[in-house]
Amino acid sequence: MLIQPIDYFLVAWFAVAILSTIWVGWDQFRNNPEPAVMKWGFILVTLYMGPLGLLLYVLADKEPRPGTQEQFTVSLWKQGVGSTIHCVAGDATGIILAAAITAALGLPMRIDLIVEYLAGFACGLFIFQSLFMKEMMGGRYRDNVRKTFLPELISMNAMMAGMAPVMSFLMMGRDMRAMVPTELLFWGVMSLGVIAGFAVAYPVNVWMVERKLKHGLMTERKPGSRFDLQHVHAYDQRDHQASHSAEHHGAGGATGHDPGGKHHEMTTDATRPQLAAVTGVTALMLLAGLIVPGFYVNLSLSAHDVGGRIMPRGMIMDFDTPAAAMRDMAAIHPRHVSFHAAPGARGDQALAPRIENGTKVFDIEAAVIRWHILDDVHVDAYAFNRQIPGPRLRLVEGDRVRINVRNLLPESTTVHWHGLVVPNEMDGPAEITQAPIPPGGTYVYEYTVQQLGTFFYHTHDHADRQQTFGLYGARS
Ligand SMILES: [Cu+2]
Repeated sequence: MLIQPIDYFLVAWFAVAILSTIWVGWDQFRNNPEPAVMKWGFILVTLYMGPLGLLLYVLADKEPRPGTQEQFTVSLWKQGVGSTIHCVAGDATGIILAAAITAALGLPMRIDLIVEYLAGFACGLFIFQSLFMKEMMGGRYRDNVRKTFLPELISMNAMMAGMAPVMSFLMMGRDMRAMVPTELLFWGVMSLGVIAGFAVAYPVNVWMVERKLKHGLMTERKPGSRFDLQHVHAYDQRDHQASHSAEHHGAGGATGHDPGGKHHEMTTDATRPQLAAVTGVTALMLLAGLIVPGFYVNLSLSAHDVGGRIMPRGMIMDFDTPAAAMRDMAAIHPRHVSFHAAPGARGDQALAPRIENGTKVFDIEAAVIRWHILDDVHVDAYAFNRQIPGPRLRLVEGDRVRINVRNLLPESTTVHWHGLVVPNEMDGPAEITQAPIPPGGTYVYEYTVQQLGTFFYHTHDHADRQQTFGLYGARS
């Protein structure tokens, strides 16, 4: 639901992302001579990264003119983009699916992160990398899994090193709707995380492409397909050495009978120390990305503990702030506001009772309203009868009074008649003299007034918070 400025931005962002994705998909399948795995890689990444995915596609992968793809994608930075794309497409898909599931299950954030890492790794390795390799080079699926394990590990570590802190800090930030998959903000955080993950994974992917550990962008012109160049022109093979993309991929590639398949065979020139160093450093980056946020935000909490709460500005939350404290200190959720008071509205308005058999009857409703504390400053508040302070109840000694209190708040409440001598069950303290009035419930307070004077009435259920939010009024 649209309740914060960020929500409107996210609607616009995802509208652009969906339009971009549709266009990239259309262009990929209609105009782009590359393998299907790569096409889907760009489609997914554009969905996750919106206009940035579109930008990468147009600058690095969209064939400028028919027959030029091989030349166009030669440069290393574009090959690095391609390599990162098919890493991110697989990894991010696994991470996002796992995040949605773990949030729904209510697992603690730190368990979420581990599950997300494993899911991302599995999705990347078993689907995008191995399938990609198989499509390009044929061979047995199992061998491809083995061959792509190390590149996938390096890339996934870097990707998660970027994505994990974004998720941890923003999900446990001020607006914890970010933990709830049914909120747009959750998907916004995922998108930002993927963008950060892409940025961190890109340099190691460039290195791996250069060292022939990974494929980058590739071109596939199946004979007889719309991308077959026989009818266009022979393309320049001089760049053959510079990139594996400059190869004419035969129809048999996917089945492993491609006579040209051996052209895609890669022999890396990376040395063991280089591989060990890159693997080690990306592993350390991953550990830092997973652990460091835990010094600042409480990663032992789950979406069920605090999900959806929005904290007041400036609220200090630490790595050990308990969920109960967060719930207690949370700001009023703008979604619960049911009434906007006019700027000039005033509280403490005398409420006329109706008389039933000699009893003064008052109807009081507690609800969430938006209240102006200055003409140009409003706050979300709890109020009796849509005003703060609540309505003035005029009573004199000997009055028989009945007050119907209806609770329209998102939490339970009661009313305590401060300083009045009343029957015990009419006194108001929640869980002491009465069961608190549940949301949607009503409680009838009835007593005979025994004292003259000016008194106040107020909530006596979580009074520290509810009274501060505006649940009080005067009796005179
Ligand atoms: Cu009191």
